[in-house]
Formats: sequence, C-alpha cells, structure tokens
Amino acid sequence: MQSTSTEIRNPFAEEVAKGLSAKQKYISSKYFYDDEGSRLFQKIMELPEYYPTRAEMEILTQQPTEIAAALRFRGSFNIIELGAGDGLKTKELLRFLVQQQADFTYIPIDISEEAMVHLRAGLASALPNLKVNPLVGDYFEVLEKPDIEHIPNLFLFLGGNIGNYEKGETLDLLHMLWERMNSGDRLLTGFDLRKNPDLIKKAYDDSQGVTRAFNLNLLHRMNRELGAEFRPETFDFYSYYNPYTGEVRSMLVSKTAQTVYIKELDQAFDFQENELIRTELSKKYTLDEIELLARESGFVSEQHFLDSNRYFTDSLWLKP
Ligand code: AVJ
Repeated sequence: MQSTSTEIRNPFAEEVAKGLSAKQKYISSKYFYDDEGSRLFQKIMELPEYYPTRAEMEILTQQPTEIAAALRFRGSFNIIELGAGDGLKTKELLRFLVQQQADFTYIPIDISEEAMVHLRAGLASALPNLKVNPLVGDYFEVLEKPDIEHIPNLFLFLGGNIGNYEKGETLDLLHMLWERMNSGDRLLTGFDLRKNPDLIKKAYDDSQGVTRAFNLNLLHRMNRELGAEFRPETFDFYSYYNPYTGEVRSMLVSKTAQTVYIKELDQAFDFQENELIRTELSKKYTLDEIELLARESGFVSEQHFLDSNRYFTDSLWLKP
C-alpha cells in the first residue's frame, strides 16, 4: 500500500519503520542514548565488568606526555573532539597541554546542546586558561566550516564508538573524516582490543542486568516517543562474543509470537516466537586490524597508546 502522506516523520520513527520491516529486524544502537539510556550508560561505565572506560581513562591520565610529544605540532593547533559528551576523559589530556602552555583551542562537537553547555561551564572552572569553542550538531555537517582549516588539527574520536559500526560503515566514516582533514592533521581513535573472551562476554552481559535494561530501553523508548505498545517483559536480552571475529552482538528476543502496534507509524509488526531484533555490534580489534584499517582509509598509523592491561588503545593516525 502506498502512503499519500507528505508529512516528514522524525528520524527515529523512520528508522524503526525500516528496521522492524526488515527480514532480519534491527534497531540501531545510536537510539540507546535518550535521557534514560544515557543514565543507564553512566551506570554501565561504573560496573565492575565494564572495563573499557577505566582502561581509556588510564591511558589519557597516565600518558599525556607521550601523546602530546607524538603530535609534533609546532605553533598553534586545534583539538576537535567528535561526540565529546561530558568530556571527562579528555579533560586530563587538556589539563596537561594547558600546563605545558601549548597554544591550542579545544573544539568539542556534540549533537546535544545541553552537553556542550555543561562541558563549557565545567571547563571554564576546571581549566580557566583553556580556549574552548563548542559546536553543536552532526559531526560532518559542523566540520564543513572552513574556519578550522588553516592550523593543524588533532581530531579525537574516543570511547571506542568506532566499534559500533559494521565494516563498510567504518570505512565510510573514516573516509568522510579523511576528506575533512588537511595533510598533516592527526586522528586519535579509541579501539577496544581483543582479550580473554570471557572478560569481553561479561562486560556486555553484566550480573546486575544494567546492559539488559540498556537494550530493553529501546522498547520503552518506542513506547514513550512513538506510542508503541511493546510489553518489554515479553522480550529477552541476549548477547554473545565471537572471539574469531572480535564481534560482540547484542539483540532482543521475542519470547512469544505477538503483534505490536506503533501509533506514530499507524502500523503493526509481527514477531514470531524467538524472533530477534538486532541492537548493537561492539567490535574488538587486534593492533594488526587497526593498522590495516588505517591503510585502507588512507591514513598512516603512527603510534598505539595502550593501558597497562593492554585492554584498550588510543591509536594515533596521520593524514599524509
Ligand atoms: C559507548 C559504544 C563504546 O560498545 O562498549 C556499553 C556502548 N554497549 N555496553 C560499547 C555499550 C553495551 C559502548 N560504547
């Protein structure tokens, strides 16, 4: 049936309509992060099983000297952070550079205006001498602006968010970044590394069920924002780690055959018993894979900064 409506739905509604009509149902993990989901992610980062945040925090607090030296920027430069959020991890690197009297401007970019207002205020009191120029919006739209072009730029893509993209999407994203960078600019990206499989498995299926709630929040969010009639108790959360590919895959499982109506779409979706909704990929890398990815996307991999457990790396790439 063809719709005659010309009204533009919100992007979440559009993606849900597409994802739940697909042969293999899916909802992108980028929709995890509404207010409730962001609160749950904060709880995840404090879980004993969830190691990545602590590992990256260790790198940025223990190795600022090494990271700063590797940049080899003379004169003034910019630090442009994609998806800066609360900027907590970056603050330690910024603090070090301010102490060194490095001449730079910090340009955090985030889709959330509230997060940027918060971050600016926090940095104004913690690091009053830091020059901050927050930008609100989509990374790639905001980066079109030419005023960041004439001095060297360090781009930060921290937190291991790159792990959430499928291979083709990862290359697309790196390509879009490459296009917006000048020769001599650098990119510091966080990658979660392969490690004991059991450790990884537990980080994505914690004993307190916070990750479970984080995934089920997608159903609650559709109920809240799209007038959906999901009964979250009729879905299970399931995740597994494949140590051969380095992929953690998370999903929701319909416990029964059911039909769920979504008011905003004026559409009902059928679920078979045990039918899956894919939610998240969280890819774990080897250092070789990271170096290959750099080459495939036109960068030169210069240095890996690892934590003492070798759980995580912030890897520095140069656009030649
Ligand atoms: C914020 C994308 C890095 O993949 O580890 C945490 C999100 N998902 N637990 C990750 C997440 C389940 C997280 N990233």
